[in-house]
Amino acid sequence: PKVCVMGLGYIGLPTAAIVARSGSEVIGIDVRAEVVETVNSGGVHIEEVDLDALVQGVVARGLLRASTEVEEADVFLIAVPTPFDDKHAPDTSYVLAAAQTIAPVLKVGNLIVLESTSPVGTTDALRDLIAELRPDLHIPRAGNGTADIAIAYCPERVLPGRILVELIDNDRCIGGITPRCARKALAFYRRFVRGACITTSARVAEMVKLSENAFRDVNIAFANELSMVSDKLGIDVWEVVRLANRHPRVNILSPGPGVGGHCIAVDPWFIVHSAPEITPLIRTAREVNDGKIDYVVERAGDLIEANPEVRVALLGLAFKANVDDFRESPALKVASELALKFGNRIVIVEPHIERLPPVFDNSGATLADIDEALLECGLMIVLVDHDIFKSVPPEERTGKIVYDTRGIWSA
Ligand code: SAJ
Repeated sequence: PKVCVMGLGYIGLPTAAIVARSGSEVIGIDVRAEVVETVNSGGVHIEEVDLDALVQGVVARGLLRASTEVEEADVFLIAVPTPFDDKHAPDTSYVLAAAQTIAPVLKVGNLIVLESTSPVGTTDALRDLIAELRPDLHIPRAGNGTADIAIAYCPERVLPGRILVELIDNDRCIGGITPRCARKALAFYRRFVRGACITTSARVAEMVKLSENAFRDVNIAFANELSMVSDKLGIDVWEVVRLANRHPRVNILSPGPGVGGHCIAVDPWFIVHSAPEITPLIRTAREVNDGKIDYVVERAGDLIEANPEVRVALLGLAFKANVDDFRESPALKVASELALKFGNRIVIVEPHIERLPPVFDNSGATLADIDEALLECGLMIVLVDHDIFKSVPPEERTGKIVYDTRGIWSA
């Protein structure tokens, strides 16, 4: 089939490339002309393991091309952002805008799959919008009858840094507006997914996705709370976690400087927003994880003030290890606040960038590599567990004051 992927971001572009490699003709649509140009020249605008070679290959073979203009296809995959506003209310306007864009080119027999993380009911809303814009097409809301257009929800579940592997190997949960829609989507995913593909309703699939990320957020909040209690009691939380996890039914996640990324720090709010009165746990987990950022800023600030004679290395700005993605990054938030306060005492190490992001302009903070930082700085604050930081042996840290929010240098 010819496949049209709406949105060439962290999910859309890798998906488009994988589908193209499976032999389908793929056209990727993005509103950003520069992204379209990059992809058409065989390049990528995001860093993801092996993505550049894959995109280059499928573009060269004529299987993938990009455009700002939508065109007729057999399958439409929607992978656009679903952010939240300042009141934590989900914003599905990009999803609905994508539906609006494809409505005029839809033909009988088409399949539309929404992959963007979305609040429960979004796929139904998408269906209603298409039905309204195309009254000539028969798109039942439920039942076992035939439909001119099949509509399904199939959330992406891939982990940045492992996207190309997980796109193929992860199980997929495919929710149809009707069971027939789900089966049609299943047949499509089977073409490139090796994991199990399990069908359900669109609403269940939407909730499954939100539950997965809320599960992780709640469990990280638990670890972060333990870390603050352990600090207060003067014990090493990493040792506590390591030993507790020897229990056969305990698996505590890793504390850190807070939770970042565009998924886990966002999606739980979609659940809270849909039922604010009965979601104290999920809301509190979000607050604990956000609060951990302020806690780290305060603790680091106290350490910096207590050691006025030394320069301070902040290790890492990315939202997690070994990625170049800074969205919602707790490390970036901590570093920018500390840079604002302590200016030219701050040395930042982030191997994935060549110059500091604009938030550091005029702060006096400088960018250095890990070797320079080890030479210049007496206080080291670990904010991201990049492999390169893990590789620093204890003897290179002798005599330094260390605040390790990721536990990479803990014995
Ligand atoms: N983190 C901790 N401690 C941990 C694990 C993670 O502090 O033990 C932090 C990370 O440092 C990072 C944040 O949490 O700041 C999120 O990182 P992550 O690796 O847990 O997740 P993401 O955001 O990269 O990807 C998640 C994944 N969801 C789950 O694991 C349930 C991924 O499978 C989803 O596809 C993705 O969200 C998404 O797009 O929704």
